[in-house]
Amino acid sequence: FDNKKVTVFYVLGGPGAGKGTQCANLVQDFGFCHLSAGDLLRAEQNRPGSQYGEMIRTYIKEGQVVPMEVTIKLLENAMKAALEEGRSGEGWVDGKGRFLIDGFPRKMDQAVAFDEDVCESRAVLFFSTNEETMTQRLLERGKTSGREDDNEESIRKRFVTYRETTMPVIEYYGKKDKVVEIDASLTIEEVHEKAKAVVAGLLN
Ligand code: UP5
Ligand code: MG
Repeated sequence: FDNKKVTVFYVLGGPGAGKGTQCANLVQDFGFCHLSAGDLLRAEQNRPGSQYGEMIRTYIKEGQVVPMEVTIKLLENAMKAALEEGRSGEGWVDGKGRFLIDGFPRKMDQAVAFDEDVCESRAVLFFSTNEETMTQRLLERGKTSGREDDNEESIRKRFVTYRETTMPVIEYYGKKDKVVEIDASLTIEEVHEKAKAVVAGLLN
């Protein structure tokens, strides 16, 4: 697709920071198409006949980053589909496709490849809070989520990957002045108000 016709925001932050929750709010406010890399991987994992199902399951449980070829392909396909379907609806505003890419890129190789081969982001929304808060949220969600990585052992591994592998990506975009940090410790509605103001400013 023509990457001049899209506006992309990357949405990053630790496991359980509230990326998915706030993306859903921003969809309501601004008509974005929300693509969560983790959700796309989980859907691929469960797709009958997928050659990657078992591999994805193992990576997610271990909190490791799935090889980028798989994730980038899933994202690219989802963007293409949204642009084809969404001309009059979600994700298509003023002649441009608006995307929130949630939980991606979380490793430097993905960041460089996506920026070069698919498109560059307008900015990175960085939802930040401490690990204690994130752990509590994930354990609470784990009671009902059915997610195979919402348990203490997987959560610990997800934090290690986040610190060692994803933080450098956020720093990389920070040096390019693309990162807007939003305090995700507050209530969902308070975080939403901040995020909404940030995005409104960036879309102008
Ligand atoms: N909640 C949210 N905000 C709250 C607030 N302000 N106050 C109180 N509670 C709040 O929220 C988590 C929980 O907290 C919910 O119950 C919510 O109600 C509550 P959510 O919005 O779901 O947080 P989010 O940041 O989206 O957490 P998630 O668990 O989705 O983050 P991860 O980054 O860990 O998960 P993701 O799905 O992105 O990735 C999972 C795995 O997929 C990765 O570990 C990795 O193995 C793999 N992956 C890749 O390999 N490559 C990729 O590119 C992406 C993923
Ligand atoms: Mg999420």
